[in-house]
Amino acid sequence: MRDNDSKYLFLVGDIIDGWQLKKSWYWTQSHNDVIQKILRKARKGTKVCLIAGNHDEFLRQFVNLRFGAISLQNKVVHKLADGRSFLIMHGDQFDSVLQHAKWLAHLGDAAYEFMLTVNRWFNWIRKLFGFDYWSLSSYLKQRVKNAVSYISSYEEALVMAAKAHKVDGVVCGHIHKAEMRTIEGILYCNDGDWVESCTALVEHFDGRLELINWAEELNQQTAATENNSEYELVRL
Ligand SMILES: [Mn+2]
Repeated sequence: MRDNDSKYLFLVGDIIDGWQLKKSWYWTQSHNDVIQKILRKARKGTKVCLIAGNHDEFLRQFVNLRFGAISLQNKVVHKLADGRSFLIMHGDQFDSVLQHAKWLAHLGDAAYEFMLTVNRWFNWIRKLFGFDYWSLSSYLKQRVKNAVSYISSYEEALVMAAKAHKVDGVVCGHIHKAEMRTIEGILYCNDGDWVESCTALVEHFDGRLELINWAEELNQQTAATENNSEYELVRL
């Protein structure tokens, strides 16, 4: 946000982790800095649209309200510079786990850690009785297979939503997997996340969309600077 300016800024949900804050409050100066950056952009004329996600669902009671230059929405249709229109939403509305077993989703964060502990004890007892090790990795592989089919059904649901809105594409987040590909004539864009992978989706001046990987971007910039300084040395 420090390095780029834009006419629009869509924050596609889960910006504030209300689930985590409810458990234990954690708010540092860097959190304030991010909010201040966003407010500053709004003040300077960027149209900021904050879209509510499942982790910041407390925002949903204020949907359709405006806070100065910031509008709060559940979903919004944005027209690109080239005339195509895109549905923008967080996407948790199509998460079958969240819709049918919210408690399971809340449990999800702690579940993996818990499973590791259980597995350790389980195998200790198995060993006592002379059984061999029960493989956690084969269990996980099975889970990954399920995860793959889960992701594709999530993508399909968002493509269906885009079709229902009669738009050319959809922009979402939620599953932390950056992606841009055409599914059944609809451009499915997932902007990924900014906690593990640091990815974002940008619209160029001609309306072209691009996924950017900021970690890679920074590496290239550093490499370029290093090359330049090498060049300086040679020239000297
Ligand atoms: Mn989410």
